[in-house]
Amino acid sequence: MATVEEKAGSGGKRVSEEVLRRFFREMLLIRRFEEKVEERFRAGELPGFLHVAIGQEAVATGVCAALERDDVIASTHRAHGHAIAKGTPVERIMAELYGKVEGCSHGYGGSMHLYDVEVGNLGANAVVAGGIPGIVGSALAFQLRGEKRVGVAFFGDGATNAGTYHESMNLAQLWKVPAIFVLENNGWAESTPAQQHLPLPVDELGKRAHAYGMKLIEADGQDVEAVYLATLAAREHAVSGKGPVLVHLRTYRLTGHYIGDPQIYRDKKELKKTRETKDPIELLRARLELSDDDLASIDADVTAEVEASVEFAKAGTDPKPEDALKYVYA
Ligand SMILES: Cc1ncc(C[n+]2csc(CCOP(=O)(O)OP(=O)(O)O)c2C)c(N)n1
Ligand SMILES: [Mg+2]
Repeated sequence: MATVEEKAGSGGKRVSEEVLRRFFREMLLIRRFEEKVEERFRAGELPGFLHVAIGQEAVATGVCAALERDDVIASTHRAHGHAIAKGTPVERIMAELYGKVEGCSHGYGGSMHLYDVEVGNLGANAVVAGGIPGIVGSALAFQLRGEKRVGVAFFGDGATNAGTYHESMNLAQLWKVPAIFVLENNGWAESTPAQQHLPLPVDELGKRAHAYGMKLIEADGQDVEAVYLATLAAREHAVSGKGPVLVHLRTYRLTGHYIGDPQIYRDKKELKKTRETKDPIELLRARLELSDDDLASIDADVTAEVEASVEFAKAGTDPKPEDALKYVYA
């Protein structure tokens, strides 16, 4: 977990420059990883259907940095960044996307079923809002065992219209379980803009916490420091027995819903402007005043890590057809 310092004179908190640089490296690693995934998918090397979260890296990094290793997360269909930030090595994620035994789900899952229980990742999920109830269950287990751990569910604005979301929020608050609901609000559900699927303004989606009497913490999802501090506060609240928290993070999806999405439903000028003003990596780069040399050196480092992950994945082992039913419990 990163360290926080008191900001002189303000009583507020801020993160040290050293920690912010660590966050920057991880966010750039996630970005380069997903760009590589797009490239290899378009080259026909990766099976399945893939979603990247380019533009949303500050959410994954900021949230997971505020967690302890034995806290658990449940991810979504946009899962690569969450998996990297929770601690799975990129080579094991890339191997999974290539369907190899060395992958974090032994090649059985792919992009929407990335699991790594050892680092507390209870899995990505192709079912929108599908990971949320399991997190309430995990948090209930921690509460019953008296463990200082939290369960964290990532989900999007579209997921807040699903029945399981509302049932989970209700029970979590009723039982005051140590759960954190991370609303990664990018304002889109596939090609449907928020104003066509939400009965309230997109920026006010956090109000849904009030319906359950749940604590709400909001932060700018493009500001990794704000995300980190919001999650730290949420974790503190949840583990001290005060109940769950909805962490509402407004963020921006800077690419298509899925790889190959032509985005004909999106205004091109607005998308260009969003890319120019809301890129969390560019925003942090400016804040850290990174020189071109500094940036090039971090970039070379993470790019080499991503390239090595592709080599690792390509050299991996294909699963045996006779093992297809291994790990099937039902
Ligand atoms: C239960 C269910 N309904 C519909 C879908 C199809 N679907 C996949 S992603 C998506 C949009 C989800 O939007 P949001 O929760 O905001 O996540 P985002 O894609 O913006 O990250 C939908 C409707 C699905 N996978 N599961
Ligand atoms: Mg969305």
